[in-house]
Amino acid sequence: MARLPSSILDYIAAQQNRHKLRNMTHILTLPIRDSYVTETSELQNATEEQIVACLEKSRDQVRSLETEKHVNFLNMFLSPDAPLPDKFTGLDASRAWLLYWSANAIRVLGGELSDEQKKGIPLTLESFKEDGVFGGGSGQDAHAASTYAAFLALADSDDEDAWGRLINPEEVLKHNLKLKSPDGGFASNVGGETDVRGTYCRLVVASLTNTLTTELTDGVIKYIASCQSYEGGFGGSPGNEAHAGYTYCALAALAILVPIREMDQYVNVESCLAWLSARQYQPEGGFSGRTNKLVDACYAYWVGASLVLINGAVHAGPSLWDRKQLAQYVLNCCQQSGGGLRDKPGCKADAYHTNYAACGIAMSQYIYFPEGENGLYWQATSCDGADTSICPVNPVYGVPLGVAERMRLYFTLKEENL
Ligand code: FPP
Ligand code: K
Ligand code: ZN
Repeated sequence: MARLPSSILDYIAAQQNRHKLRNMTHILTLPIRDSYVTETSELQNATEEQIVACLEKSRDQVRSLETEKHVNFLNMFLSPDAPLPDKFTGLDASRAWLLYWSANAIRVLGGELSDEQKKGIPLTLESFKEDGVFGGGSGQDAHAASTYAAFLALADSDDEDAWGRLINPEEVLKHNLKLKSPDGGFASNVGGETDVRGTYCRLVVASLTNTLTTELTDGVIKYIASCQSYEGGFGGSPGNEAHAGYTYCALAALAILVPIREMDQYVNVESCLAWLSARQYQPEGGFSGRTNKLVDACYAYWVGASLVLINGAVHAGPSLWDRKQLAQYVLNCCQQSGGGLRDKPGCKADAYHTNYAACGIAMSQYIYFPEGENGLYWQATSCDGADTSICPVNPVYGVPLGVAERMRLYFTLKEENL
């Protein structure tokens, strides 16, 4: 192995001394400082300071999850008779998302959905149906992302009757095929952009409805592979900047298509792992979504689940990231006192960050093992001292283990009985 020049070793030692974080077992990205000041470097410094101040308050402790408060916060988004305040009008095209984020986060955090909430999910989604799939709200065009969110919210509702009533696998397949583009990608909507989010969202609903036909999947692996950037992570489409959100979509989509242990035959797993490792920052402990950007609690899932998938592929062991430091970032710095989880100190909690921070914690509190020939089935064992009130989450679907599997089984059996 090449030796690092002593100037860099001195630099690293100085940085470690600075934050008294010498006993590191993982290589975390150290802030690289030069004398050239930019808006980005100033923002990084200010964020780091704020987070260090927050971490110092709890010393070496990891705060526990304030589940009840978070569930109360999430209940607000699932209450049909108490409409959301005016400031939420901007989320009118994300109503399917709101249902998924809130219902899912409640379950992942170990809470329970009330019968009324479970019934409300299909009832609301019924009015979002469009062209065999779902729009973001009632009267809106069908979209890959809202369809994905609607399916997962329906899976979380456990309401099999509603699955049969609202989902017709043939129509789902027909819609997906209509949106497929010649390069192997999928458009998000009619006339919309083609990117790897579309690929992931469409493969998820296809796998849930057992409609992963060869016509649908032909050329898709090649499209996914073409999104990997020189950095190792994946961009939204070929030639774009590597970003953790798209990297997750690419790896999870690939895991639907190929045996998890064979992933390295299609994409560069090694460079992807190196890029994912560099997402964990020192001293913050959290993950960032891309090079030179700030840590954010939602990446506990986008990066965490990507690392779980990569670990399924290469079996590198449980230490691909520093779980304790990640937990300290998310739990000590991102729990809002009134409930909900947030991007970072100074931000307001929202349903999106609450869900993905919770799912990220679930990635970090368990070790996951792929089961069976493809990447759809997983087993989990809890890490030492883990908070097991939080559910293990399927790293391909982002719902508690067993939830997506049950919907997939439902449609498989239904087809066999036809
Ligand atoms: C950058 O925002 C964010 C993106 C470019 C999109 C990221 C994609 C996802 C989170 C995945 C979506 C997944 C599905 C299933 C649809 P930013 O510039 O505000 O954040 P950053 O500074 O952290 O990059
Ligand atoms: K962000
Ligand atoms: Zn975020």
